[in-house]
Amino acid sequence: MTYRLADEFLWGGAIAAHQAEGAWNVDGKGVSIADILTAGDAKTQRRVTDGVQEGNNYPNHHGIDFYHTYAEDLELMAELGSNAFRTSIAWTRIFPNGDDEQPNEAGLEYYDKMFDKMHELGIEPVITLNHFEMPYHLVKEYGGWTNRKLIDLFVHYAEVVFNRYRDKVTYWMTHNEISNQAGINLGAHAQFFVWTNSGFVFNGDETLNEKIAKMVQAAHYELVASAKVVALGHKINPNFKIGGMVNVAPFYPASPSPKDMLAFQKARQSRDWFSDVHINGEYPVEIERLYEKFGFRPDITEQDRADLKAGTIDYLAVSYYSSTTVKAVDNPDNFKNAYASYEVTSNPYIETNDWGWGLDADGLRYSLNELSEMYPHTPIMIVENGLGAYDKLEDDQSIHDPYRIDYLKHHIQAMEEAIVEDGVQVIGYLSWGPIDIVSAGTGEMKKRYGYIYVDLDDFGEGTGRRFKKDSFKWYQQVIASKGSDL
Ligand code: P53
Repeated sequence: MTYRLADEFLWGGAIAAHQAEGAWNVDGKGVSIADILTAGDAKTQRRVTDGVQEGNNYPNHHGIDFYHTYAEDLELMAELGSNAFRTSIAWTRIFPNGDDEQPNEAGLEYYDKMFDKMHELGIEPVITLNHFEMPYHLVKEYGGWTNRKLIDLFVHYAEVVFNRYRDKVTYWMTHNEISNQAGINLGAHAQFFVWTNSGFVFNGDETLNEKIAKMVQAAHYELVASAKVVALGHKINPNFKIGGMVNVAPFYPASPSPKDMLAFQKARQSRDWFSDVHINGEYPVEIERLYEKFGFRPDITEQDRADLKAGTIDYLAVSYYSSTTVKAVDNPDNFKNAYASYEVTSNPYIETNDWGWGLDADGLRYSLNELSEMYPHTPIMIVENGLGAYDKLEDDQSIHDPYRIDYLKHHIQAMEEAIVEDGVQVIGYLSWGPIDIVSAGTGEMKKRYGYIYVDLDDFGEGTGRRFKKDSFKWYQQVIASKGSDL
């Protein structure tokens, strides 16, 4: 069955400043938390270093040099037929330290030019305020988002960019994938997620409950900051559409055993409260109970609750890559603590890519339906989806990536089924990394998502030239046919 989507549907791609721009210390930019993440790979975690230290490879320092190449790269996006493009503003280009009194004019001018270029090409900017790239100074001096003062600093940053780009940007979102840190019980990844979301490092001797408490309090400040920014944005320009952004990886129970069902439900509860707060302006009942029971979130005021209510989002932005299958832990202790109730396990029905990410297109339809059941009045924008894969640049400069076409085809089909068959309100599809960029999770260049190949290796060596992959032509045809020719 083929489907043709509405004319106003947003089609395009999405990147983040820190993974693409490079120019990490150019034109007044400050050091961000992404600038001190070393390179890793499928098996090696990226490390956080205390400032930029000699002898390390910091892949975000070079990115793909989008800082200088954005005009030509955006022209390629226009050639794809895109009518929308998502990127982030690097907070450190505007406030190099995060607590500066005055913004950095050179940084503001840079995004003026970038947004002008998008409009010249008929591309709608979709802009993230905080995509894993807060100023490192805020970590050193304030302890990152564990400090309530971050709320005002973030609101001030948002106020400056909202006023500046009032007539250039309509679609905004606050924090990228704010819900990632809910994976606090998931071993090695937990540190990466709290670093990128909240900007703090564990001491190494905390108990799980101590870690949860720290994460949950920081996340509360992020949610209050987000809500205040939404309310402020609507004052600055009532036409602004301001979203929150979460990663969606549907939980599946490993079996129909009642214990696995309870574990699956607890897993959902441990994560879904981020979007609940964004959309409903309040914490769900079972999460209030959990945090109260353990004292996980000591600092929540009546004013915070009023702010959360007054700043609910206009649309929910989501990333989708794969699903997560869970089972009950051996001794779930009456499922007292949602975070400690489940374990992730493999799913025999799902294949994985070279980085172990499950390939599950049906999971996208499932997720969209689930979101629509939970939040029937909130439109959804898919702002990330794609396949990270090794690509080969052939001697004749072609790149054959049928695996990527296959992944995207099935996911777009699943989205269209959710829209047309199930009535889910989806307003756009922006695939991740339409041009190859540095991977967030591993820092690799060779984990590629693009329709456009960038000739750079993991050390930033190479010509930097751009080449169209086979998937370029394919996505062009998808957009031109409004999703009917997959
Ligand atoms: P990379 C983990 C799980 C789901 C999404 O990821 C994630 C992560 C963090 O790695 O991040 C999002 O580059 C994120 C992007 C990121 C993209 O997914 O590790 O918003 O910045 O690049 C893909 O393959």
